[in-house]
Amino acid sequence: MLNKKMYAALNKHMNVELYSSYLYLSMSSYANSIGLKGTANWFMVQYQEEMVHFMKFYNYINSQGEHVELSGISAPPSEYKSLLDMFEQTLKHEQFITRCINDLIDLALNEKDHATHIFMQWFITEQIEEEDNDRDIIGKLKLIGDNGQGILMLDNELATRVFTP
Ligand code: OFO
Repeated sequence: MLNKKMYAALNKHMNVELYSSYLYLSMSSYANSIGLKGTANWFMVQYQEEMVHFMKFYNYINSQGEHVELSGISAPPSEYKSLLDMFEQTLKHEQFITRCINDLIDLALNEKDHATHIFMQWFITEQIEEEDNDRDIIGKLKLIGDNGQGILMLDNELATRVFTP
């Protein structure tokens, strides 16, 4: 059973995860439009992962005998300055998500909600991985700079990412 505060916080964050999926879907399409199909694939996989995150919250709320309240999703940006800009925005967004996850865990502890505390553990390791992936790509992009061949090589690498549910 979720108390009112915990329910509201989980429901709010579930909607934020949906925004994350929307953001990466937009980035995937943008990458495709500038001919970077590997990058488009990377963001499409990211979109699919965010839908998994969203569904984890959705299912958890249902499993606690509540029902979700879906909110409107804000429009993500549809234009980006560069590949580096997209990945920097991605890292910034993931750092925001990490702070949200930490706040949810703090609330679960304060409310003595052990079930939610356990449920949230998976997201801690997931966020470490998400931020690490983004930092890795940003590092490579900084080394590559404007080198077209380097960008194409990285794009080929990003094409190999597969969705593993
Ligand atoms: Fe769901 O972790 Fe990214 O946003």
